[in-house]
Amino acid sequence: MLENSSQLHSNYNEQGYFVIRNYFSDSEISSLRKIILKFHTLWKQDNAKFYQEEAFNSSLITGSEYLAFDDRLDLFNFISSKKIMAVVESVMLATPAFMNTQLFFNPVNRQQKDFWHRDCQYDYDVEDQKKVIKDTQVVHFRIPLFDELGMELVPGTHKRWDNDEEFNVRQEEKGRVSSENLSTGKKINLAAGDLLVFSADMIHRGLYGLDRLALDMLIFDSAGNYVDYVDDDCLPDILMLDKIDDPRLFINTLHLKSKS
Ligand SMILES: O=C(O)CCC(=O)C(=O)O
Repeated sequence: MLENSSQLHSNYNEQGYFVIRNYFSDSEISSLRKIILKFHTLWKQDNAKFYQEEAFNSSLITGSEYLAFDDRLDLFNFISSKKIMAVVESVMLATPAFMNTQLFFNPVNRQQKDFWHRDCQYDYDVEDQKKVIKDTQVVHFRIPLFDELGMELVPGTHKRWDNDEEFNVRQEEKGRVSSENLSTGKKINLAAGDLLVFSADMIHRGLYGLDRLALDMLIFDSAGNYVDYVDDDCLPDILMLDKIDDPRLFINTLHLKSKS
């Protein structure tokens, strides 16, 4: 358990996010960066047109397409390390399960603007979004690999619905666009070594700039109906599971998959 675990839990409950500054050592970040850069280089080659024209993230980093066994194993061990599990358990008291990883970078096209959204808006209509933010939880654990401008979040919106300004901007209604500033937004600058935990369903946007390259792990509460979002290839196989010090996060997902 983290010393201030209950404080983190109440910060998350009230605000929808918290940051732990300097949580990872230089050597932890430099080992992680090496693996992630390997993935990123191969991914960019393979997705050259998408990368040049519109991409601002990739996903499925733990999958077998770009990383070999040892790097994947190191990544799985990092994701489920004691340090990360202590934070995961401070946020999610029920059974946390691994969903996916994403890597966020600057779009090549400088005209592309950072944009406000709730992750659930891409899967649910407005009425269902109102329900989703009340019942379920997907949490992002953002690990910046270089210093970056960070994220802008609207505190408290993991539990409350949008005000008019927020709704019109995020949904691009009434002539507003999703890259406009929101008066309720709070900027959280991040440095390599920090850990930002935030609710996927709160109103948020990534801030483009500097050398941003941030690894996000997505964790969901097993009580939520999210197992269909998990790609089998991003989970460890039996051989790997055996070599992961604490495989609970992955076993919880595999267990849900076997029931679905
Ligand atoms: O960093 C970004 O570009 C967006 C981040 C985001 O939307 C997310 O992590 O869900």
